[in-house]
Amino acid sequence: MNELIVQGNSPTLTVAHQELQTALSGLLGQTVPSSQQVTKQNVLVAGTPASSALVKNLGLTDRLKAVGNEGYLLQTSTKNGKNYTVIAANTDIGVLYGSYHFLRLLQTQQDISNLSIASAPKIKHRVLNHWDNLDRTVERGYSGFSLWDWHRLPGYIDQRYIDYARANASVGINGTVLTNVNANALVLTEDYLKKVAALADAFRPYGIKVYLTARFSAPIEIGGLKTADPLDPQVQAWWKKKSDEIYSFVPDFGGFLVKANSEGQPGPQNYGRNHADGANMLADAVADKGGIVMWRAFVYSEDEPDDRAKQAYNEFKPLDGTFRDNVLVQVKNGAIDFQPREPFHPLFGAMPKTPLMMEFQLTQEYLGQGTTLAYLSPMYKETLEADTYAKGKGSTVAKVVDGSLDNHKLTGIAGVANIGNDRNWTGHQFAQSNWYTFGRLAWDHALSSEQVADEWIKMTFTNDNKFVAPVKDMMMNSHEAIVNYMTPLGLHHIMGWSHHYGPGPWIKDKHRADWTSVYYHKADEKGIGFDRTKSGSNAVAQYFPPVAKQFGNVKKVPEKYLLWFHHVPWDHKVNSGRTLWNELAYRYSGGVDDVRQMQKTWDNQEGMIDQERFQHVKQLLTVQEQEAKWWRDACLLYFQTFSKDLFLKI
Ligand code: BDP
Repeated sequence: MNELIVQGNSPTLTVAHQELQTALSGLLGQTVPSSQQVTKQNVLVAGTPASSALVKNLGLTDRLKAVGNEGYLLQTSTKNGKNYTVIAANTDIGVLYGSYHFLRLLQTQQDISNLSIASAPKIKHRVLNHWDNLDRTVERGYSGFSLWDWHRLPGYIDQRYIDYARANASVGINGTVLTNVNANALVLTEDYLKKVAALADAFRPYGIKVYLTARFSAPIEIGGLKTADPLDPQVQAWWKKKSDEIYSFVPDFGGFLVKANSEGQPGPQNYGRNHADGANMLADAVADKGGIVMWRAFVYSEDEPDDRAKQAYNEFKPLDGTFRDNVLVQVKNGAIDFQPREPFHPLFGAMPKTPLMMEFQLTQEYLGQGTTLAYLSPMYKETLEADTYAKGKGSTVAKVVDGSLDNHKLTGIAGVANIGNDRNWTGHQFAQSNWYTFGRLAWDHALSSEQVADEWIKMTFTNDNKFVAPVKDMMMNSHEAIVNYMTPLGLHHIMGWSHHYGPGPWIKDKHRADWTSVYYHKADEKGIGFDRTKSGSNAVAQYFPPVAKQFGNVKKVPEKYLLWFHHVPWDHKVNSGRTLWNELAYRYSGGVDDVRQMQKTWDNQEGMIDQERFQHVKQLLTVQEQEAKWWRDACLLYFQTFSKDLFLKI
């Protein structure tokens, strides 16, 4: 490769050009000169048919049709005796995405001599959700403070905003919600909107749209109205005017993300209206500008439910078909709350007339927070590949989310960000892999966790297989290890109260039962687990019959969900032939052993990478091993008070 040609000079193409230049000289160790016309033998060309005569004349028109607005082609070809490597797309952002893909191939040492790749995203809106407050604290953030320096904005554009945008674009993330779902109306005032606009300007060349969380009571708090009733014409007019104002600052504003009537947040139910009334009012306010509303299904009512797991389904399913066309209902992967492992949320597949958006959590609120090495791709994939049976076998959650099951064009996926102002962005070095994997799976959920880990390790550390292979194994097992030492066999929500760090299975007697651990594990002298079958809360009935049958049958339920759906006697025999109690002990101990194995794997890597990152991970693994022991000992000692079995007959 001895010449780089990027014709066209839009902001996005300029970025693509710069990225290619910087990376090529870094990766190849020599500058590849840029030119506007072909003068050398081996040419790298990037552009669209509109921006580049070269691209236009390479005969790619038909193949380009298939990759849509954001997709691209990477193609090797020869013409007039010259060798071309072509990055072609229909749009400038497609060219940028293609450039990053090409660089990924180079950086992971793939063969690029004979390229014929076509790639397009499976999901339209691939969005990070920052739970960032205006005072720069981050709800459930474990990597420092918020990146958004509201005080210095709009005048000062920190280089980190640009690097953040580059990182996102490199994995295809195309949206960011800047503010916490527990929203503050202040961000909708003019002074803040100027700051928001500055961020949007910085992100725009990278194809990233900005969204804001809308506090439902904003018309009262900053608008001087007496009500926020979504059916009140004054309220509707206020939101329309506010939206128009936002668009005057940010012409390509993405829209709103809303948490309403949940955990104390205001919402339409305060006025006797339902979620659709609230969502539709906001949707109408942004519709003429192409905006969308992402309305969350994570709801907690004022009253204590018989089973917290049933609430979202009960409230939202009846509303199917009543939302405007530009509304997505954003559903967490599971029905409780980002547990180390949850069965898929029963809403997936249950609202065919409404586009459902997936919400994953990248920040490790319930997964050891800042000190735990957890590669979460296997967990995300487990949910995406789960079969809802909504339209018979093969109706996976992924097909609900990518719109293919129910024919939705409007599709989305959200990741609750794990990014802060820590030097390495995510606190734990390995937490970067979850940001990375979120983007990669949002683009193509069919990618395997192994492949994504492979890419990430090679680009983050080294291509040396002596490092890549064992570290990949370590990552691939990391999530299961955590499930084992925290919440094996379907246990859930037994963490420390409110902060969710460390074990707390003994938590009880708080102001609401469904915020305590005993509510979820229900351990007693007879056994342990939440009966969600017919004899209990019957939450299984929210799934389609084949799934309900399987989950509802103690003999058929996948063992990983056993105690999620069943209250099981201590001496119940599980698949291994052990009693439930012994299996619990086996899992808790196995989880600790797995962390020790991770430590060994990592220790063997000394000298393979820089000392700084090696030591960082080593120290954190030491902490993780202590935490794993803490979990094991605390949970076994506590549950033993019910099982009464002091001696393990393993
Ligand atoms: C829970 C968090 C809480 C969030 C809430 C949400 O504990 O801080 O506000 O989810 O998703 O996981 O709204």
